[in-house]
Amino acid sequence: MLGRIDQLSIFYKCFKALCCKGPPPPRPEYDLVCIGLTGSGKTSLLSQLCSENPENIVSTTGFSIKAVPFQNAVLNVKELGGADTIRKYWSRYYQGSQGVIFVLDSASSEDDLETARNELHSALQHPQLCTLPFLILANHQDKPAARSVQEIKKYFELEPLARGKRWILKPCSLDDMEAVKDSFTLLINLLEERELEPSRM
Ligand SMILES: Nc1nc2c(ncn2[C@@H]2O[C@H](COP(=O)(O)OP(=O)(O)O)[C@@H](O)[C@H]2O)c(=O)[nH]1
Ligand SMILES: [Mg+2]
Repeated sequence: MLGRIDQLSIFYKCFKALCCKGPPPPRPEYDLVCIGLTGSGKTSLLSQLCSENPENIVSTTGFSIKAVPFQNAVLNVKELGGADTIRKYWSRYYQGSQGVIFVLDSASSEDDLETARNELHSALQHPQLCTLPFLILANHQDKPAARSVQEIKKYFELEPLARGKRWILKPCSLDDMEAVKDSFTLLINLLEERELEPSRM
């Protein structure tokens, strides 16, 4: 026969196990900067990831910040406006970033593609970004004029330029958000690796 104290103790343990699991551990948060020319699709992709109404998207003047939730992490993404007049100020907003998202329009004109290449090269070489993981999204792949990811890799000279750095180049479009989410998962893996091994880079 169990004594009264034992009974209470068992009851308390069962109650605690069933009801008092406590809140789940907080998801890690990472601060990222998102750059790319105007019209490349930065706001659209980030809004879709936040399940926002696509009809509310307006052109980004200056910058905007979104907390983008994923299963294992929350990404605080600072999108910098991509207009000619704003790009020269991008570097003022790099401080504190832990990773970079670069979005490009794979179907853009030759001139715009060259501008995007120059901007990506500057970012890859910038002292505040050069050691960070990069996710490069070759967006607008649904358009017939889109260059393939292999063409973009070659044109952007990523192999020689980004050698030794951690970067992911993925094709994507607004109509395949599952692929976009998979690309972000790869970026989160790189961010986690970096956190575990701070001396690796
Ligand atoms: N067809 C197509 N249109 C896109 C894609 N991504 C963005 N857009 C469109 O491109 C325009 C500019 O997008 P926005 O997100 O404002 O670009 P941002 O200036 O980089 O923020 C909008 O009309 C979007 O609907 C895509 O993958 N495919
Ligand atoms: Mg925008």
